[in-house]
Amino acid sequence: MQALTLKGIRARPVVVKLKRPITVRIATITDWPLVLIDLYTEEGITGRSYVGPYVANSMRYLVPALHDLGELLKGRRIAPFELHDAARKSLHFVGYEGMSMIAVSGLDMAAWDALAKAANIPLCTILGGTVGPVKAYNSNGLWLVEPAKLPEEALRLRDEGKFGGLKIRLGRDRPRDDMAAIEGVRKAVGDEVRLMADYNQGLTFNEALERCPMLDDLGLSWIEEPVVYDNYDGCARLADQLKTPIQIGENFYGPREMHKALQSKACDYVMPDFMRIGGVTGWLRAAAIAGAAGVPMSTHLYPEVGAHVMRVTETAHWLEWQDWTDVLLEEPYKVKDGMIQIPDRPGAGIAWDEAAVKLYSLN
Ligand code: SMN
Ligand code: MG
Repeated sequence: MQALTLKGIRARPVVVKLKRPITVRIATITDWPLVLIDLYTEEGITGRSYVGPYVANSMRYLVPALHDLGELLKGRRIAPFELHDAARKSLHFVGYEGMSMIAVSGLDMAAWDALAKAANIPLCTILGGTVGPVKAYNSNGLWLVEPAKLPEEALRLRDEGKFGGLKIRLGRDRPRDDMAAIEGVRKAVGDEVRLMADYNQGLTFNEALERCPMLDDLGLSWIEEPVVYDNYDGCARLADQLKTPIQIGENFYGPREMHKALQSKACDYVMPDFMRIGGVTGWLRAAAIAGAAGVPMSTHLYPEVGAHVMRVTETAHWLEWQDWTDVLLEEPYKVKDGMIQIPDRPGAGIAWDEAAVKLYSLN
């Protein structure tokens, strides 16, 4: 396999319109910001990835941070573990979390993509796995809207890919409206479809103590982020009291944070996000920890790279499917019979639709 040398990084900010606005307890998001990353090599192969930092203005700091990493690592071999650690060490004094980790994660995913492309094989194959389907739930809707609107939406979401799981968002002012939302969706889709529920950190600990037990007999597959993300003690108390598994992880900054959460018994399940856990390298390290602990591991966003790593994740659980990036991709991933399909092409299978990139560009 040809060795690759890093030549530079191009990071481009775009903002896409969401079909269904994200409405959660802590925010409403109608436009989804994304930084599209191209990692150039001297040998002509380009690695691609993206990160979605939620807040459009944050891209004003993230884009230069990525360009700086490109400058720093110019001339180095594309060896993702080594690039990852060099990039992180360069930011020791700034701190590991937040924008630092998001930039390193974006670089990391692009480096893995380039490496797999140099070998002319899919990312899951260079990781030691095979191309195949991955079980996914549909996370594209069921936001905090009027409960009466949800049953019909749930049926549409299920039928988009014959999904075996859907995620509903919780945290309405009145707990009984959340209950009505869950019951309406359950009635519409029946017992066959798994239902995950996400509070998006929206409750105080006392509210969570009162509200989570009300949901404990509704057959939910998990209760996600009931309280602010770093309240591991609070989560541990809830996990201890509830039959329904507690799910957290989209805000773990790096594998060690996940390790801390598991040591605190803060959750039953974990679901790291690729731009916070440290890209593919961070995921692999976290997956080893979850595997040793026997904790089921799901993905958060980034379904393309997520599909590949789930093929080599010991305790792989559910892939979160959302299609918000589809408009920017030449060939978006497809879901069939509730399973995301990994395309048999080199790398993570991401190529930009340049006309769409131009349309949504912030520059
Ligand atoms: C979520 C993801 C992205 C934006 C808002 C909310 C949510 C999830 O926490 O887990 O899908
Ligand atoms: Mg969530």
